[in-house]
Amino acid sequence: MHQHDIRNIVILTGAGISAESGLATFRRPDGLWEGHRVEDVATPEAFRRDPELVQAFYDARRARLKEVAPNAAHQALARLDAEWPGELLIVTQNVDDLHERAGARRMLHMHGELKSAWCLGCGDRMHWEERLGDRPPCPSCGVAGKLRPDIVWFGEMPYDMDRINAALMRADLFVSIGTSGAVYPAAGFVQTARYAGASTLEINLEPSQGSFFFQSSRFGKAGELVPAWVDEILAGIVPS
Ligand code: BV8
Repeated sequence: MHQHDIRNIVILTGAGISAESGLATFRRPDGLWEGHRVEDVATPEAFRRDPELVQAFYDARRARLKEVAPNAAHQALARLDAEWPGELLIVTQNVDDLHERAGARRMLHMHGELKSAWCLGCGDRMHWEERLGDRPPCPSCGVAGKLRPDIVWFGEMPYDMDRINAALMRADLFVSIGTSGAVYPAAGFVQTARYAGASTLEINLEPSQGSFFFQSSRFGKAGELVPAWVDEILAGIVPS
């Protein structure tokens, strides 16, 4: 595809883009997150069974955000967002705030955010930076102990799927960065993009589970490969 054909870009990011900022990824060698399988603490059942454990798991991750900063990959995507004249949508699976702290605007969190709380009393969602483990009152309805992390758990419907699918169907280029391709529906986006005729590029430390579906792959650290790719695409060079 020639560069002038690329107008609309969709970028999917995963935990790998935040690894160099010091945030742990999910599929680590031991497969455990602080001793837990993610599938065991990131589910509505786990929250019903042991709310204190689940709240502590997210309180620790929310507090960690104060200690980390965006890396060169986040900054490069923010630069692309500021300078790309066509359509752009950064769909992140991450619940950290590093994309927005780097300055990205045209983005969404399909799996929710650590810095958002959801009141099961009144249904309101609100910006939240502190702990939820000590069952604080909801700022909207005043009821205590009804706030949960505004995070999409396994078995729950990801956010903004209509907007994501509309962007994928219009995409000329789909780029997946730092994700293992282990979790659906995000792992299926590359197939939707290809169906819509987009070029597809994977940037990851190692081949993802969906590597087969990508026309191009670049293996290495996001902090190095993403700035290089952004320079290319802004200079009119097509991925290969
Ligand atoms: C839904 C928030 C239905 C939580 C997350 C059987 C078959 C197929 C599917 C299913 C199945 N059984 C169940 C399902 C569905 C399930 C699913 O896919 N399960 C998997 C385990 C099989 N999916 C769901 O439940 C989803 N919901 O399907 O709803 C529905 C339909 C209608 C109505 C109602 C409901 C919801 C899934 C969302 C779960 N929440 N996150 C939290 O963060 O605590 S998922 C979580 O893991 C992440 O958000 C991310 O999406 C996912 C995978 O993580 P990655 O981001 O890819 O990170 P990972 O560690 O895996 O990989 C990192 C990669 O980076 C690695 O490849 C590594 O090599 C690379 N890397 C590392 N360092 C670097 C690097 N790359 C570059 N540079 C580096 N420096």
